[in-house]
Amino acid sequence: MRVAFLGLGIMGRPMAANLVKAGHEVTVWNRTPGRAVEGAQSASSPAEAARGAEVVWMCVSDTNAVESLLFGPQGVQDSLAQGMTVVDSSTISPSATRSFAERVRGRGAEYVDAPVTGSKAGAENGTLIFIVGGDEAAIEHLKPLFAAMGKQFFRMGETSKGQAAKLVMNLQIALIYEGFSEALTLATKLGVPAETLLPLVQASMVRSGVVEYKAPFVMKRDFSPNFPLRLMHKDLRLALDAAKEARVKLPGLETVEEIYEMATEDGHENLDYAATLTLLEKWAGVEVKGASA
Ligand code: NA7
Repeated sequence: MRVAFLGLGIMGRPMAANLVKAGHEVTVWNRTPGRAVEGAQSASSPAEAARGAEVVWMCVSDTNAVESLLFGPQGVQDSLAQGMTVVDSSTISPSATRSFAERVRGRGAEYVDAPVTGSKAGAENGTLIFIVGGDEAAIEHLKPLFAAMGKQFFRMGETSKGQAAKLVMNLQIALIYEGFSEALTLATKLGVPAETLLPLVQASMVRSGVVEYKAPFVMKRDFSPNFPLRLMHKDLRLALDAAKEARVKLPGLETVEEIYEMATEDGHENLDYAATLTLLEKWAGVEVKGASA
């Protein structure tokens, strides 16, 4: 398929590379020039990348970034055509998604929200899980592209339900990781080292995919960004906004969002969200150590 891929960050670049690998005809664009994908054409604007494409796939930071790709100067809207599908793999506001979709459909194109879970490793290995909202026929048409970049897709309902489900997934990831970090901090303070505690966690019902993925990084104290703290923070704020709109009170989420706020004040926003642990360590006056740290 002819695909325009917009946004070559931690997630977008390997996703575009996997589309090329699967034999699709890919044109890429990134706001900051100089980022290329081997085997793909490079375009000088979103409109140029999208011209003549069957599918326009976006993966950028936040709601404002998606709005500017679509409707800003030389945006995708200048090239929208009947039969084209616009797909958004960024994690953004569900209500903004509904309004973007309406404007895109007004020009005859389809709109599918398809945020992902699976982090940097999933993007690189082509094992992402897509969390999808939109028209069933439009989603069916995208199957070969989902297969090139991921291992599964789940349709959550109509447009914006993918974004809604993604927010509640990240809410869970952040709260599970917070529980894990608080446990490691208290265990260290009470004299149970992390490497002694971990096999117990993994053997019991406390084990989780989040802990399995994050524990090796924590043990090495490698807080380089797989999923940057600033982006998880954005998702927690989006979840809080959605909860407010829906008149739902979520005290755990409120507290964890404050921790992300403080971690940002401490200058950790570009580290992985796993670095929220360092705040707990600072407050407790301990450092969680692995054998190899
Ligand atoms: P990164 O690695 O921070 O990459 C963000 C990308 O978004 C990068 O290509 C940025 O371009 C682009 N960006 C940011 N703001 C804009 C605006 N205003 N206009 C156009 N492009 C923009 O994020 P990830 O790849 O980890 O994550 C992407 C999404 O997936 C995000 O929603 C996550 O929550 C999930 P730059 O190179 O800075 O010019």
